[in-house]
Amino acid sequence: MTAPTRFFPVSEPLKYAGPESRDPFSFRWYDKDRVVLGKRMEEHLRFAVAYWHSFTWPGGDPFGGETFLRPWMHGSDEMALARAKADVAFDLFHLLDVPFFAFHDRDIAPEGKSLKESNANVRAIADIFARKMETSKTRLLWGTANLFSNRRFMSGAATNPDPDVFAYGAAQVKNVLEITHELGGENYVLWGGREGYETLLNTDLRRELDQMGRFLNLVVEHKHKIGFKGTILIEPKPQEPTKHQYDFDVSTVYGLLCRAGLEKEVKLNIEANHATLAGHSFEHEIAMAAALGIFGSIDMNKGDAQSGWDTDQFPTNVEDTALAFYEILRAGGYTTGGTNFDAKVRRQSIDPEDLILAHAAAMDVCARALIVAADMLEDGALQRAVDERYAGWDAPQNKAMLAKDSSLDAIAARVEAENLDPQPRSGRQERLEALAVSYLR
Ligand code: XLS
Ligand code: NI
Ligand code: NI
Repeated sequence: MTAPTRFFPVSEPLKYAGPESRDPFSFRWYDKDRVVLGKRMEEHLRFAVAYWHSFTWPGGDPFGGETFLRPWMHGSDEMALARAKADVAFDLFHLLDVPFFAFHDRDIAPEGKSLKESNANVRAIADIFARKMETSKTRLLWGTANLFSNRRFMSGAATNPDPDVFAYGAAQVKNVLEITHELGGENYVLWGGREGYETLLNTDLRRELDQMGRFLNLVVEHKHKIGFKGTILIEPKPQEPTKHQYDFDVSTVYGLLCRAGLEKEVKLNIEANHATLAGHSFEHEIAMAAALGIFGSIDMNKGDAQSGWDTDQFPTNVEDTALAFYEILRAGGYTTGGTNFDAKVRRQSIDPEDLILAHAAAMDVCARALIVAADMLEDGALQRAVDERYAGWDAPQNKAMLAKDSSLDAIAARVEAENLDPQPRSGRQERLEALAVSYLR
């Protein structure tokens, strides 16, 4: 162990020590310079630390409040506390040697008495980030606006029945989008928050969908106006906070984007725990986004198999994570996206070092999963099985059915003329599942 920083018990970044290492302050699998499929692991994985869970969440649950007692959350000068928080955040980024971080405006600075004052607070801390980023390697993966915590957003932001709330949310997004741009952010995220409804008895669905579509267009128009080259990302989530969320899952968001004419402008940030809450697997959501041409980035975490809510735990399962990374690799990997740990330590994990070790262990799970996924891809046996299953579609008469000039008449005539009598073939699921786990290490 090296000397402590102001909060953490060590001061030197964790290093790769190999799978046999028993030093908890080391990486066992994350070897950032190791080349996998022609690219350094660090560039493949593009890890980010999320400001909110690690530095802003006090450790409360519905039955009890704060457990963490973080020093930067106690005191009267809120801006001084926000600056202290930024110092600790950049210490953690340094110790983990991560290339990225992500934040909401409300994570980094206190809310003021007016939007003007709140925006100024956010800008003041962003200026501190900018100075820190001159010497830190850590860059901004994405910024986002918190349009869900304050009570003014209890009925949504863009989809609020009160137009003043729509305006307030739009003004808040403008500020964070501009700050994200100035900090060199690679993406800007819109998580729906409370964009949904509780009961139809007080809700005009068509109005709310129209409002949301226009809000998204306003954001995209402003992106182009200020010359932000990053990607606008939407993060689907099925429930929590509202019972019916308009951004339920990847397919639902694709529908919203098409309705708003934005399917070429906006991509998706897919979160593991949100996928499972929607009744999907994480890899399903990634693969669906890739198939629709809207895969952008991921929020890495895992849910609890027995609880039906968003527990945002650090990933521990190599097999699940490998299947997710296999889909990411098949999609060609990230462009502006990355692996953001939208994960929090459990409320009993109150030691400063828990924050370091939780992230390090999760980075190792992802690194190991990446190696497994790369093996799956390189070996190609899984892909060959899929290709073989669809090989019939390469025949000219079958391709022709999908062409613009095909018709039910022509297809039906051919079925009769050739006396087609299709025989089912095995889907070979268990064989393929066994093959998939054979790559695990
Ligand atoms: C909440 C979301 C949120 C987004 C950013 O469930 O995951 O944390 O990632 O607003
Ligand atoms: Ni998230
Ligand atoms: Ni979540």
